[in-house]
Amino acid sequence: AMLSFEKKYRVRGGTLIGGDLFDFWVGPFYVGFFGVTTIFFTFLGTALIIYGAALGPTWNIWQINIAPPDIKYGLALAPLKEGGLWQLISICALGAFVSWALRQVEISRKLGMGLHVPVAYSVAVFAYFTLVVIRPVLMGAWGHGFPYGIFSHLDWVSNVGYQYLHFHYNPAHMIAVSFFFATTFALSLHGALVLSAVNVGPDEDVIKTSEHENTFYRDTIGYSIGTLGIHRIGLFLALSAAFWSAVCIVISGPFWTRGWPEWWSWWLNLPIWPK
Ligand code: UQ2
Repeated sequence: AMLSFEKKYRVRGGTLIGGDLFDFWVGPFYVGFFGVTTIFFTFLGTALIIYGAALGPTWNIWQINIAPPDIKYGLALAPLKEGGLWQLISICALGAFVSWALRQVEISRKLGMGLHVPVAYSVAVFAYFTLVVIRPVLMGAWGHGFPYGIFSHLDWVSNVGYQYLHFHYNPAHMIAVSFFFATTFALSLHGALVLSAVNVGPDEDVIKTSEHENTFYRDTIGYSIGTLGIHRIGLFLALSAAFWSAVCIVISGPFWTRGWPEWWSWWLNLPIWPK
């Protein structure tokens, strides 16, 4: 399962912990200390989810739900069957996510690459961390975390949204949504441009270059951001979407407890309006 050129990239070192101990591959996969911890947390977390499902009223995949503790438990550990499972599963999830990020760091170091991939991935982990740790801690109860279940987490999002009357009036939510749209827009421009440049018939050679790509955008909108630039702006847009998502939920409750439409009264309250 190894391509001819892969062998020379299977280099020793770059590990953050454990030296050479786990510095090997299993089939195509790099193991490493954090490969082991990823496997550990993933299996334990999954087993706890299955145990939680076995306790519950249903095996219907859509309806299985593992709920956080009641608000009355505050920031304490809850009994296993009253949210304690949710707490352990959250620890396993974070253990697995952080292990995965550090495994990405080790692989990047081995290859002498930048840390852009682990940094990008960490922003998604940060959004999850904001949802299940930072905001519940700021609000004083693990019960403010979201439940683990397909429909139940959708219900949670809907309920929390309505708690603030109309969540789309949340300015950070507006910024996050705009970044999500801009991300898909930029990636569709990029994907379409690259495919159009390499779209040759069978047995024909690709003769178009990045100069053709630049020229297409200079001809259409008078500006080309460049082949490196499009990837930089794509990364920026995507990370911004995740970042502002985290901001929009962490300010809802800890910073603003009323309806989001009312937040905009700052505008009508400016002292610039005629009497
Ligand atoms: C570009 C370029 C690419 C691209 C794309 C553009 C040759 C292969 C898609 C065009 C992108 C622009 C003008 C920026 C879009 C910005 C936002 C916020 C959507 O110029 O260089 O390289 O793929």
